[in-house]
Amino acid sequence: MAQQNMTLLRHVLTRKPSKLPTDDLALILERIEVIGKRISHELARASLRGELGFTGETNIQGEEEKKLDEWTNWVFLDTFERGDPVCSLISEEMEQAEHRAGTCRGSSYAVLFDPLDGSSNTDINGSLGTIFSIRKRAPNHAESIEDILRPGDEQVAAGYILYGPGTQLTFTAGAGVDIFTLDPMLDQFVLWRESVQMPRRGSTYSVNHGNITKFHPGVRKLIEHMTSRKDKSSSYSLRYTGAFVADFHRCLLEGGLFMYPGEISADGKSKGKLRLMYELEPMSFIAEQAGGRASNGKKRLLEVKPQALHDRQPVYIGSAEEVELAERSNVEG
Ligand code: P6P
Repeated sequence: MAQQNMTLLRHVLTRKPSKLPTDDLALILERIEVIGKRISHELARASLRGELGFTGETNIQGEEEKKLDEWTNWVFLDTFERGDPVCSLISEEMEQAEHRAGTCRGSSYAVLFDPLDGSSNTDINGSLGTIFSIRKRAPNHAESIEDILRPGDEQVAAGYILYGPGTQLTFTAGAGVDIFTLDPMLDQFVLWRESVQMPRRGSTYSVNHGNITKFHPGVRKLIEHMTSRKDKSSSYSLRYTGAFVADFHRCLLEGGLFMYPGEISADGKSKGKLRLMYELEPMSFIAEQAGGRASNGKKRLLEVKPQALHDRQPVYIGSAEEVELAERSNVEG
């Protein structure tokens, strides 16, 4: 049951210790909270303000950019203007890291983010999300990003905001997973669920079936098994929203599996779509903190070392039993 008087900041300041100093975590989450409120309020009226549709540009991912992709990225840059102890911002929408020496002090942090996840849903009033990962920067890092190109196990905090019928913020700082709901009456994120545990197995799976001819045979074998309806353990239902945050949130609360398998191209190479550092690593941190698992089909995603900021990986994330079943099915060959 929600604890109306337990706001996000009060919870952070009074909760169990985490992977970073409480004051640093509170200062960073205070900014994330402002970002979540600004985006939530804008999404609710974007259609009336002509904010839907495309900018006419192509973003660095080679995708047609939506107006809200550009605007939500600006919200991060604007809100973190005086964002110390955060000195570096890394976004799905920006080729390079944005480094702000002015906010860089002894202990500083990088925020890596997908400002608007699921943006194919912007014009049809579908679920959308914001995903963020927080990493500690090495002293005297200057403009380099080498200290950031490290496995996801080195994140100090991560979370996401789901803009659905309600707006919910889910985060971990290494001491469990907590979920907060934005109370429109208070305009505050208030604690809804604390120390969330993901069910060990679920009854749904999420995948874009339209790509099935591009998947490794192991993925097709896995889907055939999960839908063979021989018994309860092979009678899953398909749920796919087009927004990773929404499909993952279902797994967190009810169990199940989200997968975006590698797609085999003409040259025989298999490539994932979702981005490792600001989509998969934060969600993997949350999944594991809640007792779930996250794999690229062969190994823990949190052990994969990124080669570049915008690296992609296949993903199998959710309940432990389903992720283990996927790995046993040789889903990535
Ligand atoms: P497709 C959104 O662009 C996203 O990154 C995830 O939120 C979502 O799960 C996936 O891509 C959807 O991709 O190819 O099924 O449209």
